[in-house]
Amino acid sequence: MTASPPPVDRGPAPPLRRRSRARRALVLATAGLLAAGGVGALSDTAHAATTLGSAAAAQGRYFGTAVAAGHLGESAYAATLDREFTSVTPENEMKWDAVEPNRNSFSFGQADQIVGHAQSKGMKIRGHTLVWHSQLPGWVSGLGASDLRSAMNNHITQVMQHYKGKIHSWDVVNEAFQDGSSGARRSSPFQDRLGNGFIEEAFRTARTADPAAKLCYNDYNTDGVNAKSNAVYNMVKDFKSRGVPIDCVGFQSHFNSASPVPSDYRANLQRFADLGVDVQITELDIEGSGSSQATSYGNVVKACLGVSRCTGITVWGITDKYSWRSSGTPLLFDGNYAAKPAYDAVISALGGTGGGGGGGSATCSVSYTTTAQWNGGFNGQVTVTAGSTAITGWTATVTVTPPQKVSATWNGSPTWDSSGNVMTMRPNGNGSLAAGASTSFGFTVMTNGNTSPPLLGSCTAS
Ligand code: G2I
Repeated sequence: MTASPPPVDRGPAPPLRRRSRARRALVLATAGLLAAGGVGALSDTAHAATTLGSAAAAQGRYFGTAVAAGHLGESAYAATLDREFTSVTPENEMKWDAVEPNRNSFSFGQADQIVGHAQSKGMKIRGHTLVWHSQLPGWVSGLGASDLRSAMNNHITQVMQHYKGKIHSWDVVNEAFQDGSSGARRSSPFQDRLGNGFIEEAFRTARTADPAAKLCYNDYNTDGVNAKSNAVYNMVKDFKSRGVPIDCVGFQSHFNSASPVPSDYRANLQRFADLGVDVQITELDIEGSGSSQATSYGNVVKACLGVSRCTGITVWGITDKYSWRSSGTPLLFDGNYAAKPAYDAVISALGGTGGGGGGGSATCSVSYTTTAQWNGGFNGQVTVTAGSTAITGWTATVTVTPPQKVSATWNGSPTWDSSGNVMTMRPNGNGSLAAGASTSFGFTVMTNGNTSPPLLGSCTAS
């Protein structure tokens, strides 16, 4: 499939801005704007410590966590959530047994609580999950094929319409493949009664229900190249070739000593991204403690940063004490909400503190802000900031969501991928930056009905 690149002109060119002193303020301001998709100016005066969310935002990513509604009333839980994270996933509250315990009778109370909290803080929300064999109420398993098909489609439609416009990405189908070497689909009421086609049908129904949400397939033990991930890969490839709507693949990334971070983790993420989908790390937790746990966390973050379409990381809980496998202490905060060495390793891998990301070689980071918005379009600005050494060139990618189109750019030289959605921007006379110095480029997006902010890939410096 080919598409002609959007028209490009040199449009209104705001003056180049140099800002070395306000990088952290910029990052924080940008984190909020990205999450809210709003319009605003950058603050030059605010100053705050680096957080998971702000450090990830500097790399064009979100940093999320699973959240349980029942803990939101605990002040340390809510304070840590609000300070550190830019995305949430309801841990159980959007699952089938929670939202449709009886046929066509929906109860959104607990999920709404999480969504309301996240929205009030400008966080993104991942929807988890629409079609899964687990946490499925008994009435679903009892249905015959045609009844099950209509119940599945009704469930997807009702839940997605309830949250329409609020969910960044949905796990449409979760864990549909078997573990081990077979590459087969897992037995479930959906698989057993509807056959392989249930996955495709679920995605098509989901696209109709909320066309702006990114639609993900999500699974575990697919983090490295293996028989199970090969089976998922082949399904995604088939979907892309036949135009079945799929936008992203979630890699749960539940690791422990028996199932460590695979050495081909980054390569596996990349091969999926090369199929034309985003990849997301959706349920990260790593059992262990101290420096070995920290090293593994750092490696996961570096793998994501190494794949421009790895758009965000979600850890599966805030504090060890509420983890689904609490005894393995797999999270970034201990039971008293103290940051563990793993936390520092994540911040460092995200480039959030001195020495973490540089190593003496040329690095840069990017952040995004919407500078103007009107009915039908908006102007975006990407600020490119050199790391701890001077750079002579940079490359940054900006991905818009179809049917959005970029209609103008300034202060950079763009090239486009064949879809016309991914713009790779290089300098136009503004490639040389002193250590810590910034420049920016801008562009106009025609929304064509979709007002989502663009996604940034990581910045590459030379
Ligand atoms: O198992 C870890 C995750 C694997 N991928 C899909 C995720 O959705 C899954 O999350 C876990 C939750 O973290 C647990 O909290 O899913 C479990 C159920 O499969 C959740 O556990 C359930 C308990 O089994 C129930 O007894 C309990 O009532 O949590 C429920 C709510 O606390």
